[in-house]
Amino acid sequence: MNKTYYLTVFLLVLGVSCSKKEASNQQAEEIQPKPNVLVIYTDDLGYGDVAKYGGQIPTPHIDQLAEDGMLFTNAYATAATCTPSRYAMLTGEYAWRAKGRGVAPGDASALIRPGRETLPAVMQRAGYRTGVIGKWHLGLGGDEGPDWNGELKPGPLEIGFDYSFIIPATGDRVPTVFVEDHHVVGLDPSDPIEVSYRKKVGDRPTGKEHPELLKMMWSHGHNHTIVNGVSRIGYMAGGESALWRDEDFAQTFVDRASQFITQESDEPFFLYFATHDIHVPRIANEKFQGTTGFGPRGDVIAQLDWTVGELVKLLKGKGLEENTMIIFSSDNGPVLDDGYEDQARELIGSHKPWGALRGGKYSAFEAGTRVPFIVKWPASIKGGKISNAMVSQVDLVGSFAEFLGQEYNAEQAVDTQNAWSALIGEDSVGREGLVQEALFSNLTYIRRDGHKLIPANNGPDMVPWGPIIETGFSSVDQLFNITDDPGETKDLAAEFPELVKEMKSTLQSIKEK
Ligand code: NG6
Ligand code: CA
Repeated sequence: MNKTYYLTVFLLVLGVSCSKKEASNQQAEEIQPKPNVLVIYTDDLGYGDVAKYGGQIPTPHIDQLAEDGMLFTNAYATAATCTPSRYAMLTGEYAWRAKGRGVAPGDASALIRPGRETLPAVMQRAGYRTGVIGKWHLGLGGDEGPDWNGELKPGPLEIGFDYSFIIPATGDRVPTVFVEDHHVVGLDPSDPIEVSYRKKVGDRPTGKEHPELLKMMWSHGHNHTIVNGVSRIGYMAGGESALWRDEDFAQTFVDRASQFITQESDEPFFLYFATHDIHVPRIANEKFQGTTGFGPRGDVIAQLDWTVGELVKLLKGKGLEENTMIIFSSDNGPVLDDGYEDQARELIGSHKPWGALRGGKYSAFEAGTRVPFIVKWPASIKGGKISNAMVSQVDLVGSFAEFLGQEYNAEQAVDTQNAWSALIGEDSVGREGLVQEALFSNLTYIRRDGHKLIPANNGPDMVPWGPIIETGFSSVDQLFNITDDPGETKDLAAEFPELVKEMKSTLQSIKEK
């Protein structure tokens, strides 16, 4: 595949040198080598958490991406939680089309099975070497679940990644070990891992029984097995030599990315780099602890910013910056107390993680899914631009397939669209509309003209277990104009019943697709 590509490039170069001048510009464009693609996918980073988006915690390296690239104001994750957003971005299909794709427990089996169309598979077919580094949270193993002591498959390698180095679920869930390709890293076979999400296993203390052993107290949930002074969701025994230290996440992922990016290869790379930051437990490396005045949540934002800086430095050092497309975004909106007493709420000051939006993680209101989104690609995008185009992460599959001239399985990736021209700033409008998933799989529909429908449902007003976030749910239909009223303060449903009806029927037809 790659040989053919270079042969084509060679013939085109030959063609350019022999042809008339007018033709040469067009052909010069065609022979530009394929860009490397680096998707930096952050966790729970809110629309207002980046300084360029109005945040008060300094994020100079993320801001620089926007200075050198394009900042989107209307970009969306597909869901207000992690697993469904990741599922949709990687498959081009909204997660709610089937049951069982909500927030995955740490012992879930693989949600994306071999044979499924995926973003990395498209990139692989286009001649890229592909890797995933960081948080996975999409399950591992077949129907019987993950075999932590054996071969962990199917997983990323079976759906289009050539390399994988992952946190299997999240930092707050057991097992607290890294998985590289098919195996737990550093596991001693004489000390096998046992995991249960139902009952206590092994004799490690739990956060519920022994809060005095904790370096960060839990606030809701998260009171099972203690590892590295932090109690997690779920119980775990064994695997002592493989346990991670939360403080080392960022450096470990940057090191792995460095190895992956600098690997000798003729192929361009596609790296899905999914940070653990800024999800709970927020345990920054010692060098960031106490550096921001905003407590652990601020410190992991500083650490995230450092990570971005390191990745850019790496690309620069290898001469790859010019032709690498970096897409920076988040899987869902912000939350302060997500289960640990880390003073996120107490120290927030005037910083607004949700910006001017309402709601947060889990919510049907805008802050649930409208996220920071920055695209930098010096070879093709002029720096410092702002785009108001409506874009969705579900469109990466269709966009890259189109750009790279690849067919994709549109029967599987039913929701993806080609948004390439919006991504590179040539289309300032974007999607016609998008469906968003909030808590308990409640859906909203947002139209390009700014109208947003939250259909009536029976859900609670507030996220029930403690984060103090409005769900956006109501027993009556709600209609907002998020262009004029981004804070969703004025429900227009009673004023525009026809519009509500029309949007409900559009949502219904998308559901039935
Ligand atoms: C919730 C967890 C929360 C977080 C979330 C998933 C409790 C009480 N809360 O169930 O801490 O882990 O799941 O977050 O357990 S996500 O960003 O990965 O979707
Ligand atoms: Ca998340």
